[in-house]
Amino acid sequence: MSFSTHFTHAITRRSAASIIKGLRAVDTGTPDLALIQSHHDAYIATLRETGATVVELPALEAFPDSVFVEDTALCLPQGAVVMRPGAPTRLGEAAEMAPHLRALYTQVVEITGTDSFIEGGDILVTEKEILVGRSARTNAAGIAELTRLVAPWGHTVREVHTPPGVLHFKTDCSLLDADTVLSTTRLSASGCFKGYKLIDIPDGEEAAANTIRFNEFVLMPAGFPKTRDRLTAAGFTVREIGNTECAKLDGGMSCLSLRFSPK
Ligand code: CIR
Repeated sequence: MSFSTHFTHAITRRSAASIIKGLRAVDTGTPDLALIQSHHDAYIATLRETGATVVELPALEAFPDSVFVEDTALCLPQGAVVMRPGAPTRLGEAAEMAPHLRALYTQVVEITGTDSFIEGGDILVTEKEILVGRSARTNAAGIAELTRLVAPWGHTVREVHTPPGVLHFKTDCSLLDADTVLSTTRLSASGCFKGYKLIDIPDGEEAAANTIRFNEFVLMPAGFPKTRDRLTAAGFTVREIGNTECAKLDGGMSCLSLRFSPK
């Protein structure tokens, strides 16, 4: 079974009411708290439908963006790496996640360099390598430290680039199966997915690029019919999840969980 698409566990965190103060590139309106919760419930129910164990952590009011747990850690089969988020208001979220990872994994290591910054949203794990996008949140020192930490577990890291103006590398791409990537053309034009099978995001649906393959399903944001039809035609079982509120905060499907199968 592919460790990059099939998982026994996920960790999520309930949205804090303070999410209305969460980070965003452009203000497109205040997120509706009740709607965020109902979208989040549908997301968790879909993960559970695959038989996975889904941990739901309580809200952290001190951290408005803490529902986006993906940015706090990288979870691999051999162990977990606690990140150092590059957004100053999010740095403390990593320490809040660490004990929950220690409860499930025997090996948990941490990015510790004071100059190192790296967020999980910039990391795409495939069967053969770990791609990490340099971005406004992830720097060379963070990538170098991650490379050293995962080498003993047999993983290699390849540094790539997040397109300018795009929050995270995975804002624009997702892994669909062991060697198939869904990507915007503005990202794949860099050539970073050479050797992978590519499914292009149709023009105008760039906001649908952040999906997750989680066991038998591909979870994607609702409202992008061309992408949905393209994925279905390629043989994937798609589940559409409402994402209008998280999208106001530049968040999507991958941001809302850590997905893993601890040894
Ligand atoms: C932030 O700017 O950090 C949040 N508002 C959104 C984080 C989205 N996370 C992700 O793509 N992994």
